[in-house]
Amino acid sequence: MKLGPRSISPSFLIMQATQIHPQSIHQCFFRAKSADQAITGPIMLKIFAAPGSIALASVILLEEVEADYELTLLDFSRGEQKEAAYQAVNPKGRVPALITESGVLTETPAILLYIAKRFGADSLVGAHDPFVFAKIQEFNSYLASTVHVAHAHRLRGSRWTDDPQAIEALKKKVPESMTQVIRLIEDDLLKGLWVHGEAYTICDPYLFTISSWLESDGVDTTALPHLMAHREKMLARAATQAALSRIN
Ligand SMILES: N[C@@H](CCC(=O)N[C@@H](CS)C(=O)NCC(=O)O)C(=O)O
Repeated sequence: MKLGPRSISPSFLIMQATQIHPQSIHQCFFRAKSADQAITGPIMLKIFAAPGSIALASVILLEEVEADYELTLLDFSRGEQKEAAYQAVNPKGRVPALITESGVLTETPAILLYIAKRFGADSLVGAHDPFVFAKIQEFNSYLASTVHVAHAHRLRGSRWTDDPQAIEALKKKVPESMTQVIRLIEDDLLKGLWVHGEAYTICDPYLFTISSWLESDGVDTTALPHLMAHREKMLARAATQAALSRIN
């Protein structure tokens, strides 16, 4: 049988992944939010991240819902995301990737949704109201497809062109394009102290992570008072601090 990434078991993936940072494989038990959600038997939840990456959002949420998880940090400066061991976990060569007992999940919006639905309160995803639920997906889709992509033009221009001059041109545009996409959030999308008003949702760790890149992207954050208040509020949370201390 061909052993491709989609045909191997999660435990095999974990074996593969631990070759990146050799360490003992330990079994984790999830803390479920109620008894009827308790999962019987040992299962493993493992997240792959890198310092300064979008994976911080998922790690903050794991801390927020008090899930037990194992964190593996990849060293991008050594190209570990491109090595065969990690490609077996996530052929996209990106972080985050979350190994669950059902399989591997990638893409931040999907991972946030999974963690929240599985371990968190309904309010994290606006489950009480289909419209609020969809608005939360709308916001996170905007972060993933527009804001994160604008940011990637600074360090990852080679995804779009091989021309060194074009790569420089993409980089040069980032302060302007990031300011533009973030201004919409500052002016229109932030509905209160949290993205959706009173309730902390899966949009908040995601926005916080991207907003932590703004200064390096050349955005004038003094002109973004709502976003900076959101950043302060996020920084005051124990879960955010725990995630930051584990990742950075
Ligand atoms: N759409 C993915 C994007 C993930 C992504 O681009 N992650 C970056 C770090 S912020 C990465 O792994 N880059 C490694 C590379 O480009 O080689 C998500 O939202 O999770």
